[in-house]
Amino acid sequence: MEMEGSVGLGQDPLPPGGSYTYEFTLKQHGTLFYHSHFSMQEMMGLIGLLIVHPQTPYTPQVDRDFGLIVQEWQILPNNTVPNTMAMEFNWLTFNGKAGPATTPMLVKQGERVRIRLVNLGMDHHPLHLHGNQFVVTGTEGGRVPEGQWHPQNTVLVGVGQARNIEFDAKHIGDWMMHCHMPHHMMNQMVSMAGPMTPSGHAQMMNSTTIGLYPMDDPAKKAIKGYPQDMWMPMDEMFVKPETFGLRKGWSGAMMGMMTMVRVLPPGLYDEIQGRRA
Ligand SMILES: [Cu+2]
Repeated sequence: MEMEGSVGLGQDPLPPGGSYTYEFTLKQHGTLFYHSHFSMQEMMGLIGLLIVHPQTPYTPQVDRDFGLIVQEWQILPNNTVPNTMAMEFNWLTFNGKAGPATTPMLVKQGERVRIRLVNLGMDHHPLHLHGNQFVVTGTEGGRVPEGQWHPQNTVLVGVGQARNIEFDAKHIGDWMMHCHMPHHMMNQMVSMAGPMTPSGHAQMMNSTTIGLYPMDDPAKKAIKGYPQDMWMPMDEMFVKPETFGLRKGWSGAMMGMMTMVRVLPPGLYDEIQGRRA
């Protein structure tokens, strides 16, 4: 009980700068996670994965094993600290990064892949993978029996839940993985932006970023939906081995809670791994 971490119930709180060593015997295995038990600290992002592998590996064994924590934040213009009391979130992240800054997951065609998805935020997220069907093989409570696996390409990961998905990477491609909630596929949304405010700060801010919608072109100001659906390719800002060989302008398609699984032919896979070394 004193290792369970509920302050007041099982143990005393830790003072600033204090420490406590947790020690316990593992009786279970699966996709577990640890986190602060104070809401504000949780909303500031104090959470991590605790992966416990079984003594006998699960079958079928996987070649790749990835972990993603989904989180949301409200970071309004000119702020660097998230507002932890807010209920409307404008930054949605995988492992603390929003697309196109998320790092693509690299897979060789034919490999079996596991992705562990964990959600400890304020919203439920229907996480969707393009290009390959998967089965849900585990939850926060452990392994799901094989007889209950069924094909899916979207899985709802509720608050406080973990979902392990697995698939055979049959189809070559750069396959987006994203939350399917439309607003979670955007970023930087603030209520003063959009067609309701045909001129002003928000438009200026976006138009100067890349010059897609210049202030001096009245016709372009009238684009419906602007600037919610933005197209802002900035490939050169995200050059890293994992983005090598992506189609030109790829970063324009990536924002919000978006990342990708790159199922690569062996030659390109080896080339990219060589660049990572
Ligand atoms: Cu979502």
